[in-house]
Amino acid sequence: MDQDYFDKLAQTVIDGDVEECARLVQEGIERGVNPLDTIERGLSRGISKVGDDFGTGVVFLPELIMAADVMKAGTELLDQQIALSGLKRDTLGKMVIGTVKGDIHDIGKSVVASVLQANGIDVNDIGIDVTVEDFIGTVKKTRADVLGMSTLLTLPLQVMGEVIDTMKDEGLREQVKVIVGGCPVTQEFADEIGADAVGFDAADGVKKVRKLLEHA
Ligand code: B12
Repeated sequence: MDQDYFDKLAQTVIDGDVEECARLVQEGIERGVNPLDTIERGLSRGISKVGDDFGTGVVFLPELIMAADVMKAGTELLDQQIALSGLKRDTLGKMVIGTVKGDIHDIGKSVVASVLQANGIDVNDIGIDVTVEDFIGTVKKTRADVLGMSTLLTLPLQVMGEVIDTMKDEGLREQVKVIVGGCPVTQEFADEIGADAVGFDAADGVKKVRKLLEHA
């Protein structure tokens, strides 16, 4: 597919045009476009533009919500494709993933969860606005090898540190690797709170989680 296709996809998110987005995503599926390219080169560029315009006050919350709905509809259509690509893989390890308390952004976290699942990780996605207690409880209950935490907001970043501290207090930290991600999360921040890795996108997340599991 040429750049024009990905540009048109990005534009559907900017325009809040869910029908055209679904039509183009379907066309890409039929033509065998890699679902991750559809997300990263098309849909994500559109939502980033709307996010930047929201940040500078050019667009307002209703437009941001409309764009997010289109992005979500597009990624959900691709979820099935991503899952199909991983059907015959063996399970490499168990992971719990969620967006931390105070944050309801779920698109990026869900994309990462689907791509990890398709790459042989048994992923338990526990959603958004997840408390420290829920992260710890689910990690214990499922005997997860890896915990993934996401946030796109600055304030809830501290929750990631609280989860890691609680894991230490409960004697869990040695058994469970931790990977963090989301746009405000840097390598420096990950080091500061004592996470094992930071993932900058879904493909990077897969690479890093696989590496963590090798050392688990
Ligand atoms: C869509 C969106 C929304 C949607 C969310 C819909 C949904 N169902 O998720 C809606 C409209 C609801 C929304 C609400 C708000 N939003 Co908003 N939103 C965005 C926007 C435009 C895009 C986010 C997105 O989906 N990106 C696409 C995905 C694919 O990318 P991603 O999330 O970054 O994820 C990738 C990587 O980061 C990484 N990753 C992410 N998590 C993890 C985890 C792991 C383990 C790994 C390995 C990797 C990984 O991999 C992903 C795939 O590549 C961003 C701007 C931006 N450029 O990010 C603002 C943005 C994040 N929002 C912002 C704000 C301020 C808000 C609100 C507070 C607005 C308000 N006044 O109410 C509320 C939040 C309320 C709350 N308590 O959570 C600010 C945050 C500023 C800050 N630093 O705190 C941003 C940056 C916009 C801006 N420029 O001001 N938002």
